[in-house]
Amino acid sequence: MGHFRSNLRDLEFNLFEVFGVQDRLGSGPFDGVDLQTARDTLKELNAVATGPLAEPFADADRNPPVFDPATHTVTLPQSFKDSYKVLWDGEWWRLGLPVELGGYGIPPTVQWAAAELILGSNPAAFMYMAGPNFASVVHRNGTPEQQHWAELMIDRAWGATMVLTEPDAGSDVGAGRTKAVQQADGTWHIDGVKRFITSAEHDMAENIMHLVLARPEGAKAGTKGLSLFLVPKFHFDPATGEPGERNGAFVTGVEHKMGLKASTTCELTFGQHGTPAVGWLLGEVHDGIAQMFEVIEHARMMVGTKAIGTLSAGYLAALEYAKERVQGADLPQMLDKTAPRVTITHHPDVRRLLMTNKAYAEGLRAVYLYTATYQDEIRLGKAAGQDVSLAERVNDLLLPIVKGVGSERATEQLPQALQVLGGSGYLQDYPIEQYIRDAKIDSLYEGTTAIQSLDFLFRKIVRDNGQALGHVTGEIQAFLDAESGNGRLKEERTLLATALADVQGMLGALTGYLMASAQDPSSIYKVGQHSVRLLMAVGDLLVGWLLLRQADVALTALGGEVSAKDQAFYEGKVGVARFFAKTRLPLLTSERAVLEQADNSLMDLPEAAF
Ligand code: ST9
Ligand code: FAD
Repeated sequence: MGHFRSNLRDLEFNLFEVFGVQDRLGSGPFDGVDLQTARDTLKELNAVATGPLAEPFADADRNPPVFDPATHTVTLPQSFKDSYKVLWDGEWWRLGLPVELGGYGIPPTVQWAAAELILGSNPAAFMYMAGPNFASVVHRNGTPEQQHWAELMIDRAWGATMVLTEPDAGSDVGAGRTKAVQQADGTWHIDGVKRFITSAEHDMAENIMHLVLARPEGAKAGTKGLSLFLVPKFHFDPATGEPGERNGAFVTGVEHKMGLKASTTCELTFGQHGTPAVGWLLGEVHDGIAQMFEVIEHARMMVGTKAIGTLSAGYLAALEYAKERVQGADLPQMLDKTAPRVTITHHPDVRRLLMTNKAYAEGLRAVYLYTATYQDEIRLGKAAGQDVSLAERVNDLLLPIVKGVGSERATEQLPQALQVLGGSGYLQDYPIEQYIRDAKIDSLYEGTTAIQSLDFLFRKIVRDNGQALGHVTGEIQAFLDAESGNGRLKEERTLLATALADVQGMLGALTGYLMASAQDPSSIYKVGQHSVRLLMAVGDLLVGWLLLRQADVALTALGGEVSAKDQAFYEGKVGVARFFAKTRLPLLTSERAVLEQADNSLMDLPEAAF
C-alpha cells in the first residue's frame, strides 16, 4: 500500500453525524448535491488519495525537481507528473470552484474534507493544482477582460502563484520594494526580486499566472501602498489564451529544502533579464493587499488542513505499527522474565503517545470542519440575501487557530508518532520522518505562528470587540448548560468549564496589559510575549469542546444498535474526549497563571545576555 492512511470514517462522522451538513444539501447554492453525492465524492477521492496520488511520495522527496539556470526551467520527477495527471484528469480541481466557473456546488465543509484527503496524500500536488482557485479570485476582482482571462486560466489548465515575499519583506509584507511603473498603453512594468515563491516554475502547465504585489511609483509605504498585478509567464492571445512570447518574469533559483521537496520554492525575478515583466493591474483598482488576502485566507485554511491531514496520517501509521510490534512484557508482569511478550499497544506510555496523537489529529480535524461550517453559512446566507457578517467574522477568527494551532500541534505531535516506532521510526522505510520534514513548513509560511497569534488577538478579537469570540464561547457555554448527556461526561464537562474560565481569564489579563499600554507603552510587550500562549490555549479549548461534542454523539449512537466496527469507533470517541479533558485541559490553568503573572524582565534583558 502507499504511504497515506486516510480517515474517511472520521471525516464523514464530523460532516454527517456531528455537524449535520446533509441538512444544507439539496437547496440554495448546494442544490445540485445530496448526501449520497457527497459521500460518493469523498469515497472516490479517497481511492485516488490512497492510491495513485500517494505513489510519488518518497520518489519525489529523494529525487526532487531539477532546476536549469540556463533556461530558467524546472523538470519535475516523472512519478510526480504521472500522479498529478491522475488528479488533474479526474477534474478534482473543480471541487473548490464556484458553479459559474464550472464548480460542482459542493459546500465548503465537504470541499475541505476532500482537500484533507489530497493534502494528506500529496500536498505539493494540491498546490500545483491551485490555478483554477486563483482564477476564481481573478474572476471575482477582475475587469471584464480579466474575467475572460480567468476562464482561460481554467480551460487551459494554467498554474498560478501568489507573489508577496522578498528578501527583506517576509512577515513584514509592507516592506516590499518591487516596483510597478505604468506604461502608455495602460500596462505596468514590474521590477524587482521576489523569493520563496511556490510553484513559480514547473513543467506541468503551458503557462503560469503570477499574482504579484508591487508598489506603483509614488504609492505610499506599507501594505496599503501595494497593488496586485497579473503577470503571466508567457504573453498570450487574449481571446484564445494561446501562449506567445516569453514575458520578463524568470525563475532564477529553486531552494533546497528540509521537506516538501516536490513543491518548487523559487526566486522569481521581474524585469531583470532584458525583457520587461509586463503586468496588468487586477480590476484596475489599487487595492492589492485586500485582494491578496482573498487568496491568503484560503491558503491559511489550506495550510492548517495540510498539517492536520499529515498529523492524522502519521498517527495512523504509528497505530498500525504499534498493533503489530511485540516488545516487552505487560507492566504488571514486568518482574517475571518468562511472562509473555505483548504488542506495544499494551504499554501505558505508548497508549499515552497514541491517544495524544489521536486527540489532536481528530480534535483539530473537527476544528477545521467547524470553521468550514461558517463558510457554508456564508454561502447559504449570501444566496438568500441575508446578513452574513457574523459568520464571516467567526470564520476570520478561527482561521489563525486552524493555521497556527494546526501547524504547531502537527510539528509537536508528529515526532511523538515517530517515537511509537522506536528506532524504526527514524528510518526512511516508514513515512513519518518525511511527514515531520514536510509538515514543518506549515508553521512558517502563510504567516508564522507569531503572526497568526497577533492577527488572532489584535485583528480578530480586539478590533472585533470580542464579538466573534463571544459567539464561539457562547456556543461552548451552551453545550455546558445543555447537559444533554443527562450527567454523562459530567467530570469532563466540569474540566471544560474550567478551561473556558481559564481562557477568559487569559484574555482578561491580556486586555488589561493592552489597556495599560496607553499609559505605559512597554506594557504591550507583555501581550507580545504571550499571544502565542493564548492562541494555543484557545486551540486546546476548541479541541476539548469539539471532542466532547463528538463523545456526546457517540454515546447516543452507542445507546442503539451498532456494528462491531462502529462500536469500537464510538468508544474511541468517548475515550479520546475523556483523555483530552483529563490530561490536557487542566494544563490551561497553569498557562493562565503564567500569563497573569507576566512581567517585562524578558524584554529588559540586554541582547548580549542571550
Ligand atoms: C505563502 C504561500 O507563504 C505558501 C503556500 C503557497 C501555496 C500556494 C497554493 C495555495 C492554494 C490555495 C489558494 C487558493 C486561492 C484562493 C481561492 C479562493 C476561494 N484577513 O494589519 P494591517 C489586510 S504566501 C484579511 O495594517 P500590516 C487588510 O486589507 C506569503 N485581511 O497589516 C488590511 O487592511 P484593513 C504569505 C487582512 O501591518 C491590510 O491587510 N505571507 C488580514 O500593514 C493591512 O492590515 C504572509 O502571510 C486578515 N487576517 O502588515 C505574511 N490581515 O485593516 C504574513 C491584514 O484596512 N504577515 N489584512 O482591513 C502578515 O500577515 C502581517 O500581519 C501583515 C502586516 C503583512 C498583514
Ligand atoms: P521573518 O519575517 O524574517 O521572520 C523570522 C522570525 O521572526 C519568525 O519566527 C517570525 O515569527 C518572527 N517575526 C517576524 N516579525 C515578527 C513580529 N512582528 N512579531 C513577532 N515575531 C515576528 N511567500 C510568497 O509570497 N509566496 C509563496 O508562494 C511562498 N511560498 C513559500 C514556500 C516555502 C517553502 C517557504 C519557506 C516560504 C514561502 N513563502 C512564500 C514565504 C513565507 O510566507 C515567509 O517565509 C514567511 O511569511 C516568513 O517570512 P520570513 O521567512 O522572511 O521570516
